[in-house]
Amino acid sequence: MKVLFAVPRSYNPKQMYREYPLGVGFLGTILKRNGDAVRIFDQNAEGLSDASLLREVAEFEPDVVGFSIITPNYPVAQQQIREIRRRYPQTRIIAGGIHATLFPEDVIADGADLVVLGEGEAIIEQVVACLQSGANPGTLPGVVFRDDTGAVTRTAGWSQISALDGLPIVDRSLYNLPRYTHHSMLASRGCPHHCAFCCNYTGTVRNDGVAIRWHEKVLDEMQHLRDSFGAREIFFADDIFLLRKQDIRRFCEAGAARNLGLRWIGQMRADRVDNAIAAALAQAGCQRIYFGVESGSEKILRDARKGMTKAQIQKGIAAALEAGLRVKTGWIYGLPGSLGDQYESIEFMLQLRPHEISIHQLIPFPGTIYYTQPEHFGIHIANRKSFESFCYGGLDGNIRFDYLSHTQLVDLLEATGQALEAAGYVNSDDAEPESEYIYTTPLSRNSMNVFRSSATVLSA
Ligand code: B12
Ligand code: SF4
Repeated sequence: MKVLFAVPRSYNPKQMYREYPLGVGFLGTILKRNGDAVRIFDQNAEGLSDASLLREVAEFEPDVVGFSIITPNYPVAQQQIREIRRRYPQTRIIAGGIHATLFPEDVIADGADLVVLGEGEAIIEQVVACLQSGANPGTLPGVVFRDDTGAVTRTAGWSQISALDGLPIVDRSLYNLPRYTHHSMLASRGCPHHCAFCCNYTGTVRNDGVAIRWHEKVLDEMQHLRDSFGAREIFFADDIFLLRKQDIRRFCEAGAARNLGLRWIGQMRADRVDNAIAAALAQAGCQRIYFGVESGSEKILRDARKGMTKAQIQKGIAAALEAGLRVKTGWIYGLPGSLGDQYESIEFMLQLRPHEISIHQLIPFPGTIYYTQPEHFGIHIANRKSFESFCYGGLDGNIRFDYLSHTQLVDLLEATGQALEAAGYVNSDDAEPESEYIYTTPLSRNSMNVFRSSATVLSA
């Protein structure tokens, strides 16, 4: 079978990014090993034009097109699914990803034949085999499909979270590598925490566990990326890098011993970092850590179920800074709380003084309690299926907060920018490669320069 995986571009052009999509990489690797011809089309990396995907379909003539859908790209995916269905009625369309998992019936209504709920590795071969033979996929766990009568059927269960050490290493030749500035990989999957604003599969959506790879396997893959692809910098796309202190420690010790000469970046929780771990991270080649701080208000942190106090956050960040790591922090304005609570973040930023400060606006994403019970938090979503509004900031349209108006949000962002600039921070729009302290807000022209190397801004 010829299978084309499509990752539609972000609906909001400010959110275009260049990070190769690992999810469809795993699935493509499994199918390729099985003898299928596989391509991955990552529109975020290939450019804005929607015609480019249609050109790829016309040229490759796939039997199956598999869409990878998260809420930020759903409005684009929806149009593309409809268009491919219209132009190529014989082509089978499947879909997966967090948005398709949460709204499978909608994606079927858009024109997909089948949606895989959750992780796809365990059943992707069977799905493709069913599409090839015309067999009924009704025996597969966790799929939603349109049957011969036209009725939509959902089978019970979900595929289990993959035992990561049993999965193949993602075949990087599936990606158009010159489009990307660095490599990425996973050391773990899932997160057991339940932050109210986050819709990670295993913590907030399914509540069923985390998978952590054996550290030597992680190092083997890093070495493979270095030796086969000349990797110098690796981004770990884990929800939380390795999650547990003992695993981080083991990885760092073995990493330092191997001395791979690679720089890497991980997303971590500040309560997992102490002085010893920070020193070990630096020793093992960690260059940058991304911590979600979210707010400077103890009350907001508690209400948002962050599971960390300001003191814990401060301790972790201080340890990372002391070890010489570059520290990037993420903040969310608009988490439920008073206007005064929102302003507390500014002082905490100045107190922590991380290298990078990335401020976002709360989007009540599907998969979170802010989406399912918005009124409970003073959040109003006029039309819950108007997903375009979930791809942009702004509070005067489909999404409104009782406790923060659009004007108040803009004032808060401007006040933050002024305070940070007075303290020596540079707006990311004006940052030079050598700028030490940088901040980004939704008011910045480019709000997606999340991972920034010393030489390049890694975004479109
Ligand atoms: C790394 C990452 C990024 C990277 C790169 C993304 C990339 N290239 O994939 C960067 C930093 C650029 C990024 C940016 C953003 N991200 Co992000 N990101 C992630 C993160 C942490 C990991 C993604 C990943 O690689 N997962 C591992 C792979 C193996 O899992 P997977 O992609 O889900 O794929 C599996 C299944 O979903 C399924 N599957 C997926 N596709 C398909 C297709 C088919 C056909 C089938 C059958 C199955 C299938 O099978 C796969 C294998 O098991 C996820 C959280 C998460 N754990 O997924 C958030 C996440 C996807 N991001 C999220 C968000 C909100 C954003 C931003 C908007 C953040 C912001 N405020 O700026 C931006 C914009 C993104 C955009 N497209 O517009 C949310 C999405 C929420 C939602 N409801 O859609 C998530 C879920 C985080 C969260 N917990 O809330 N992100
Ligand atoms: S925000 Fe981070 S710590 Fe919280 S649930 Fe999501 S991945 Fe886990």
